Amino acid sequence: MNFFKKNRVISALSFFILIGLLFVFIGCTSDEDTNQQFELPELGYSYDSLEPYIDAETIEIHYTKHHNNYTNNLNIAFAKHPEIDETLEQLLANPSKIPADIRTAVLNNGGGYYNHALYFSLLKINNGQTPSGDLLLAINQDFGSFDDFKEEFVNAASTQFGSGWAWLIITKNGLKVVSTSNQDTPLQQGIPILCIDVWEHAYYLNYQNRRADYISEFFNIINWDKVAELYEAAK
Ligand code: MN3
Repeated sequence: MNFFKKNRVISALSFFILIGLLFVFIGCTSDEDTNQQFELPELGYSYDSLEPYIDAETIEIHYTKHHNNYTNNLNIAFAKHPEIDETLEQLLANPSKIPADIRTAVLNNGGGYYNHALYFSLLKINNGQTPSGDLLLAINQDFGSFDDFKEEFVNAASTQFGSGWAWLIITKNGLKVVSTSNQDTPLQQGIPILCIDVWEHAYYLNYQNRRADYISEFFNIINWDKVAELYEAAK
């Protein structure tokens, strides 16, 4: 091998070693990049589009301040544990899998993020629409009738002491109405397909202390097509 050929082989070898090192480097940094980032989901409608049932200012503050804060705080918690590869839903359904030092933060802010994402995605003026199709059949079977379901849901929402949520969830034994406190999700009990936020920030500007009125008007802004979609996807 003459001098120039040898040099060329060395250059080629160095080149491949460099490429190899580059891949190792990318591999290491991309591990850090698996850090999950949550984004405030698009609202999909204007702040005033639920009036007169929920006023524009309430929706704007609820979405851009409350939901946004939960999102930011969830990202701060997750940034401490880039090794997490479970989804948020999996962690909320199984809190023992959440690293202990961020467990409370994830339950509060991850719950807040998850609950509000569902809540805002289900709101649309429905002009008196009620469930139909398979969802209605399931409601009739598990509650007796739509009115019986409604009574149970309204009751769960009204009797939730302090801040929290009422839910319609799918369990192994069919549809069920439950309530949770603060930002707890019902994911340990089943898959939620409908929820109402009964924290005062969800209704106070419009309804002040009249939670019962907010709950009853809420039935004008449930997007039952969306609930039916979630039901079909999860049943
Ligand atoms: Mn809220």
